[in-house]
Amino acid sequence: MDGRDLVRSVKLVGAVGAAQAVRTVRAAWRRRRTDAAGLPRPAAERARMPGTIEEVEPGPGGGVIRFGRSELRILVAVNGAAFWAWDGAAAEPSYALAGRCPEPDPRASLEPDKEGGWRVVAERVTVAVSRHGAVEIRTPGGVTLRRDLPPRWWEPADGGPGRWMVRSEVAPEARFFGLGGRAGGPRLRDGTYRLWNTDPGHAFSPGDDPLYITMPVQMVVADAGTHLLFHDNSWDGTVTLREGEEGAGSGHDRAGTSELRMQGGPLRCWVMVGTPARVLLAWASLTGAPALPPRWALGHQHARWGFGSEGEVRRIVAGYRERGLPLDAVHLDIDHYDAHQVFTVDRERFPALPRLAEELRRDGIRLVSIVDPAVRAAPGNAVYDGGTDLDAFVRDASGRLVEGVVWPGDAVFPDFTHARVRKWWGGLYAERLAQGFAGFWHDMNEPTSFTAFGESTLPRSARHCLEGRGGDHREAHNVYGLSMARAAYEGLRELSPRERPFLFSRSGWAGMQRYGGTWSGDVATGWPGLRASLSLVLGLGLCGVPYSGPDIGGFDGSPSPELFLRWFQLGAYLPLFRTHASRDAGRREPWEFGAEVLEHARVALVERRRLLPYFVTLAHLARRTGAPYVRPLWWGAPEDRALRECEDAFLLGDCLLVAPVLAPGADRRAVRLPRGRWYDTATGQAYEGPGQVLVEAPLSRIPVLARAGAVIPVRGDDGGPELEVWAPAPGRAGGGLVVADAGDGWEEPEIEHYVTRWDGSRVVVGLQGPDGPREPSLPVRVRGLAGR
Ligand code: NBV
Repeated sequence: MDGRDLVRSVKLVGAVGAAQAVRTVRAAWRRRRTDAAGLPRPAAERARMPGTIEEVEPGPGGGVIRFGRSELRILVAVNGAAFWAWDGAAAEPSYALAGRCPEPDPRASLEPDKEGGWRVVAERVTVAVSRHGAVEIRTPGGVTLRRDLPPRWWEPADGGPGRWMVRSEVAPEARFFGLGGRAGGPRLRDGTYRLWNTDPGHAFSPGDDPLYITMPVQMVVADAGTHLLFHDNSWDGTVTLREGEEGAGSGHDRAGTSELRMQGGPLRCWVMVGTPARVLLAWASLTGAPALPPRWALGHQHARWGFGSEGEVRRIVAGYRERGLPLDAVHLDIDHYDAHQVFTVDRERFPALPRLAEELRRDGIRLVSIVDPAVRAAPGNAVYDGGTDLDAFVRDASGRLVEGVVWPGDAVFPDFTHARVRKWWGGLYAERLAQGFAGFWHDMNEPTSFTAFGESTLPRSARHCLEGRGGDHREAHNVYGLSMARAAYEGLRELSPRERPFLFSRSGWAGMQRYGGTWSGDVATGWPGLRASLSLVLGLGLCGVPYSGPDIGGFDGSPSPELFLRWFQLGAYLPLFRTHASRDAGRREPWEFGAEVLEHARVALVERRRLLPYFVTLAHLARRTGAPYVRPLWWGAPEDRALRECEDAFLLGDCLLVAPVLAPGADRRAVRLPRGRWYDTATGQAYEGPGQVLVEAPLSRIPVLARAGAVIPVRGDDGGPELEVWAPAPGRAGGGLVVADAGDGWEEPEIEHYVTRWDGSRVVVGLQGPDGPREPSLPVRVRGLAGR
């Protein structure tokens, strides 16, 4: 226990009370003892590298290259993704893959390269392997996007899993993105990023790393192309990134580097090459289509830790209603549980939840429940008893239950890496549905266990089923939240087959989008926290998780009215649009910040509701293509270096560019524009990109620009759907996609493709069909005609 631990203990006593603090001291010692007995002792290590090529064996989609001290398997799959693995590792089993490993591409074959190397040439990528085991990823045009130097392993002399390292080089001008949810991005600057899902234990700012969701997923954007690299390995590790430098014609360019060090597990990876859109399409085909939220989950949601009673929930809802503010969901936090126990209700303060839920639903408002994984370890607690009968809880190496400490006190943790446990846990959501909840918010699933010192999670030696293979927490930790999400998602599909499950989870891993989304977690109230909010949403989108959003206003403290408003205005354009805060924080209702903020927040709420059909379209497109709703400005032009540097604005789908205000005191801001004409949607003023322009950003709104030619589905004044069309640039055409659905359920709506062009001095809009464009059946409103 060091000084920092002492500070943490003192804070804990303040935050959780003395009895709980004593528990955390006990739990910390317990954890230390468990690991001392259960983890392999550090042994002398032997270092190894592959050696040189000895033989090759062609196989479907590639083949196997045998080196003196290792072997490398390469496979290019039909979806264009390339897989390679050392030391006999296979693509399966994998927590990331959505199903089986995709079929090999029969057209890809292994052939000799110059200088004793070999390569697999496929339609979209070439994987070239040198005589010593360096692996190069090249574009179809032959440009190298990434070069992995031969890997190194360090293995315990007495056997057992070893750690390893790979160092890679990328182009000098390349930029790194991804690695899960990172507060300091979206562009990942030089530094070391840990791959270990972590509850920072306090409200975080851009400097806090790692956070709740880490993923060995890198999106690398360079002049010659974009690639997404995924190391399918859930162990603890680090990625050290260093951007390269161009020598300004001196010939002394320095490559960018990425150095991955993993503490164990297989060295196997997938790479996808192409445009950002193509790369994420391949990623979604590999790891699963993003779950489609029900329409109400694309509206405004209001939460708070500490509503404390049904009366307070009604008061908040009435506050929205009386002021005519749209509201689609209210979230209940752990304070509605009975003594903080998951799947229970405090009946004194929430005596008739199903009735409350029913009343709210009649007004179009859904109830969402928090769900924590930790189960109070007390006989008589039905979830504990049920789990005990099933042997559902994580045990240590000697077979004892692993006990940690979370909100309900001493607690045990379901082993979600066991199919039987997932099935049982998924069934428990029946209780939540019976209470009237329509959506679920998974928290504390890194998993977090409070501790006076050491890591606030389970012991590393804790045993997990890992789908029957058996292993310990070093391997299971990062997939704990993912597996919990799977349990809930599959349970809800069975319990409520006609509805789309709505689930968002604080922790997760590659592939979590199959089950739902996520949110920022406890982002610190302050302007840096506002910036971190956007970084998280953008970065997660590039890792294939398109649905997320921050705690608007920040989790702790009290934002100034201006900060709250700017956060609210940003949130209105993010997939999860939710106000939330801690029990000790100031209020987050839009009317708590004075009349002016209320009026501007109302504008944001009304605009979000107007854009709902567009959000529904983006949700469908995300599911079908893997493209996130919220995209970096370089999405359509990754070769534009200036866009690559731009982190303070984003594209919402293909049509809109949103430029939030991220600093105090602004009434205008610089906006970098991609190529083409863009209209300020508030003033109608047209700007020409590429380039940077200064746009008005009064307190009443943030700049939102529409792409010339865009066709945006919106809610008309009568509540029905309507098309908002932005005039194409002179002589140009435009268009847009529209996907309408019933709001819930599984029907597959058609994707409507609208086109727009000039006809003399008129803008005409057509719906593409087999026999050419026809009249759209929806009302059309053309904008951007001023100045003509
Ligand atoms: O359940 C209480 C909070 C919740 O409001 C928040 O959104 C989570 O990120 N939860 C964390 C646990 C307490 C954190 C101090």
